[in-house]
Amino acid sequence: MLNKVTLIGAPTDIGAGARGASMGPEALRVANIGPILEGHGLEVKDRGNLSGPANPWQPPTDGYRHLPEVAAWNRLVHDAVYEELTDGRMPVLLGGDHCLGLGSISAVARHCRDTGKKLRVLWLDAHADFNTSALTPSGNIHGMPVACLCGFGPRELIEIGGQVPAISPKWVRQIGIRSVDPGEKRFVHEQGLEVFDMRYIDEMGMRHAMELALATLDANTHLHVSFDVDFLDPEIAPGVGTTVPGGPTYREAQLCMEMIADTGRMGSLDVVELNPALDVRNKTAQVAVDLIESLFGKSTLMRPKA
Ligand code: 6HN
Ligand code: MN
Ligand code: MN
Ligand code: MN
Repeated sequence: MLNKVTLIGAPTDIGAGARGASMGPEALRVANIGPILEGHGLEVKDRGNLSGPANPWQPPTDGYRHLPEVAAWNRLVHDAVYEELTDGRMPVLLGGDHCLGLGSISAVARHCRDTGKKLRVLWLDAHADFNTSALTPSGNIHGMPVACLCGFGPRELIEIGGQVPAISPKWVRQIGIRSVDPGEKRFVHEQGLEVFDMRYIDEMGMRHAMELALATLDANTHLHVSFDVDFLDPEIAPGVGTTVPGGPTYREAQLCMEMIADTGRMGSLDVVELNPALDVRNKTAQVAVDLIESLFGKSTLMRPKA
């Protein structure tokens, strides 16, 4: 794993259905994300916040809400993430809502094409984020990034990383899913996304789900982790706009992060959908940072090398 990390703030709620995720980057900094990662021997650079268009807070047109502004934010994210990867650093995107996964992952996909790496995307979320303008119940683009990355979406979103599609559905593993819209459900099935939903985790356990989700990693793999904070059960993480009950517990989430850390393959990370306006004394930000610490190798005891 790279030991040079760059924090990139993207303070916007442009793709969301609730206002407030724009305050996410600052809440993560207040929860000490930078110093805590430094405490794990990482060299951390905080490049501050990107500055994009304001949220005009308009209803959807043609199935999309704020499409031009979403595209503008994602171009900024793409350029920043691509630049950090080219510099040999690990970008950590501090969102912001999950529409930004589009800019981030299209940059990662481009970097993998440049360097001949195999890409795997781990999507930790309560939602599949696989809607299109025809399927979406809301028009909110944070429900569409995975579909756009796979080439299903408007030109200005699918072309951001310079190649359409940016990724194949075969490269994606989704964990913790428990809310998928009716049309979206059919489309997930049709495209063959590998989904470890909450029923799977209930029946088989987080350990087994993660073993399968990480099974195709090899020494040449770049693993991108897209961590939507609503992945977590709302009991431990109330500070998100779209809570869904019945998510992973604190221990299940820790195990998930620790198993990712054990692979040593994580090359980039998004932390999105944290909404401080809905949080209680910044506790969701603290839980998120605590889990991110595990993602970067915090463990209770010395672990034997695999
Ligand atoms: N997120 N499936 C719902 C929609 O409006 O498309 C919710 C999406 C939530 C997206 O949390 O990143
Ligand atoms: Mn690289
Ligand atoms: Mn999401
Ligand atoms: Mn979600």
